[in-house]
Amino acid sequence: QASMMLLQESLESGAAMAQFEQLYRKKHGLTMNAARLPANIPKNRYRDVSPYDQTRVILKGSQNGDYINANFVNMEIPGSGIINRYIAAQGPLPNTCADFWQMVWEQHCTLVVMLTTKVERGRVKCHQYWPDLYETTDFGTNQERHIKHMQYIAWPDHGVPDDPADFLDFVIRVRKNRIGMVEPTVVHCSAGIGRTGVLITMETAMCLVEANQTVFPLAIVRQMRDQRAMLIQTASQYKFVCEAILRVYHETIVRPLDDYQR
Ligand code: PTR
Ligand code: PTR
Repeated sequence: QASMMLLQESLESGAAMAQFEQLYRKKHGLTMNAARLPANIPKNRYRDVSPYDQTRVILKGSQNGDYINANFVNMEIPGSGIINRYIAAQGPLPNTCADFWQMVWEQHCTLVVMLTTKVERGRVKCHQYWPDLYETTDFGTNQERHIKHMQYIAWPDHGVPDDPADFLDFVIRVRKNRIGMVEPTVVHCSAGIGRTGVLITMETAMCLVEANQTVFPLAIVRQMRDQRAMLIQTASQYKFVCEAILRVYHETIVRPLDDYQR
């Protein structure tokens, strides 16, 4: 309760955004060497967005090397025994689609959450890595797995979702799809930092609220950035997610209590 009032105040005064701006974008001491190897440079969508070596997803069975621009991001929910596991990734490029599926296969992922459209304002943001409907592909093995794909389409990069209620609804659906899942959920946008960071923060905060734990949004961002650099890209994205957290807190804790007392 006290932490939520503090959050409300620091949003109103602008202090929350100032604190966010001051937070490190990359953790000191972690390296990004694999991303810079000549063979791997064409596998990065943006030259300024690289995965840490320490937490990067390493491909085991790819003929194309072990590198993909993706990190494991594990978010622990104290007091609940829950660890939400994610793979935060860039949107596949034409030359990394096979690697992307190799990663999904090797990590036993069954849910892929996409937070970008293929093209935004005339610029390509993500290659279509899934087959067209009715297209059948023969991989030469008899193994088959079912993977759920969810896409949020009303949220351009560097921006915030058009509608906070729709966004919360989407995050709740992601959570429902993840119930009981131990394998990591793949979350990607275009660079795999801005929108991906907002989604992971939101789901983490929802779990904390439900577990009756204190929510410190900046601590969530720090925990994420220790695993993939630059998660949550702009102060307005941070503000958006903080406001959404307040809303969730109000709806799950404050309002039911009011109703009960009435
Ligand atoms: N947003 C583009 C990208 O990250 O790819 C723009 C960009 C291009 C940014 C090149 C930095 C770049 O690096 P350099 O200035 O060293 O060519
Ligand atoms: N250099 C690129 C740019 O600033 O445009 C990198 C970049 C691109 C960063 C998209 C974040 C982006 O948003 P998201 O991570 O939400 O796809």
